[in-house]
Amino acid sequence: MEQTLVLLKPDAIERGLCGQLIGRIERKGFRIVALKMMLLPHEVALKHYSEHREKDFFTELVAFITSGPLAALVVEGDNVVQLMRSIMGATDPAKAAPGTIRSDYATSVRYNVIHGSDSLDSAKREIALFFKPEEICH
Ligand code: D4T
Repeated sequence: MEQTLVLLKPDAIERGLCGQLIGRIERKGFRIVALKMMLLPHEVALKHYSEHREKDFFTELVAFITSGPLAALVVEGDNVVQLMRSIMGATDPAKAAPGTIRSDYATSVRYNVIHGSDSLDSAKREIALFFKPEEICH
């Protein structure tokens, strides 16, 4: 059984979308095995987005993800890494397929409401960044 890290980003929390987004993950059939609200420490944000550190949007991305509370989840299921990416839709909501989370809720590439790990290796690295092993249910 795979696990992935999902973040409901500060825009989603600010807009009161937490319940709807978690509902969509649960209706898909996935199991939430860890969940917490947090204000992401700046140094964790730098690590989480380290692959983007050379990009021109990096500073604003880190500023946004640390701008308010987010919800971090570990989501479990068969093929969950790829399937979460499919139900989230493309990074740019203008390009996200109708019916995906970002098509339905996101307002821009930056304010795109949700993050999901993009590979099994990223999922392992990101889960370890956000959760201690004892915080994850088995
Ligand atoms: P995350 O990592 O948030 O799930 O997004 P994606 O995996 O779908 O997209 P990404 O890694 O290419 O981008 C990471 C993050 O940066 C924001 N972003 C992206 C931004 O603010 N401006 C930009 O021009 C781009 C390309 C959105 C997601």
